[in-house]
Amino acid sequence: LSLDNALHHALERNEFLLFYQPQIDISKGTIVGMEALIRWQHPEHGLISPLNFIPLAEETGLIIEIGEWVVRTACLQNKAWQDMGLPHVQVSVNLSGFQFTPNLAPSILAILKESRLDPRYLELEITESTLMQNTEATLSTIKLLNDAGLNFAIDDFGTGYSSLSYLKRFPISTLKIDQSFVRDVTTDPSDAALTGAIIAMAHSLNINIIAEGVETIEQIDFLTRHHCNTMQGYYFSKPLPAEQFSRLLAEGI
Ligand code: G
Ligand code: G
Ligand code: MN
Ligand code: NA
Repeated sequence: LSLDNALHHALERNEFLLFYQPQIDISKGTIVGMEALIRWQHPEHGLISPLNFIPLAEETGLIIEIGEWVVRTACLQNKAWQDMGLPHVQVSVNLSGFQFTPNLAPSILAILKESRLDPRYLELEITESTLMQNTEATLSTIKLLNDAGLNFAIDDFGTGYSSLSYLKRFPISTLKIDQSFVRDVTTDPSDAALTGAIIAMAHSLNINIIAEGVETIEQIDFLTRHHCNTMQGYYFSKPLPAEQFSRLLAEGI
């Protein structure tokens, strides 16, 4: 499967699309956010997962253009839904560490201006490894964007090699508890202890917490008892094409 050459043409051929997965506030029963997740609609191979082309995009440098397309599409879509009178919610976009160039902040600020989306409705998801590489430049980029009103979330929290000290150095709004902890949270005492500790730490640092990969009512019970009220996972909805997601946003969960 030679995707390398095809990936070069995928943008101009308009073959990428975004799916959206809701983030739920369980105490209110409402959608409070959505994560944008890229897919590649390949003419012969069908719908391709980002797992199969993001690494290639990173190797070839195409991640810069693809990443800008993702931010632009997510901002324009969110603004369009707001203008239609749908509930105003934050859209979260995944950033690769390779996107942290000196041009990242100016490019995102230009897209926000162009789309006229209020910056507080855009959240950027980064991983612990992104924070650990090249920290001074990364720190100034994050500070600049945070000063402009954007929020930052740490994705897959707890799975990376990193020092917790970045939680005081960087303006982080949200920690996303990785699915690998949530999966066995009701059966594995270590996962239960780690999840409880992450939630407690986030609360005491005044950082929002969101649990990923929530699939069962037992997981919801555990998380609720530990005061984690924001959740994302197949229990509520898998990632959906834009059209379907807008119906969910209109009708509620
Ligand atoms: O549903 P899912 O198969 O979309 O996601 C698989 C992986 O791809 C996840 O780790 C997710 O963070 C990543 N991913 C999804 N969309 C994007 C994107 O737009 N940019 C980057 N860098 N990663 C993404
Ligand atoms: O790395 P990141 O957290 O961005 O990746 C999110 C990934 O998790 C996507 O591939 C998304 O489709 C997937 N996902 C979302 N909800 C669930 C879930 O409840 N169970 C599982 N197994 N995967 C999920
Ligand atoms: Mn993510
Ligand atoms: Na994650």
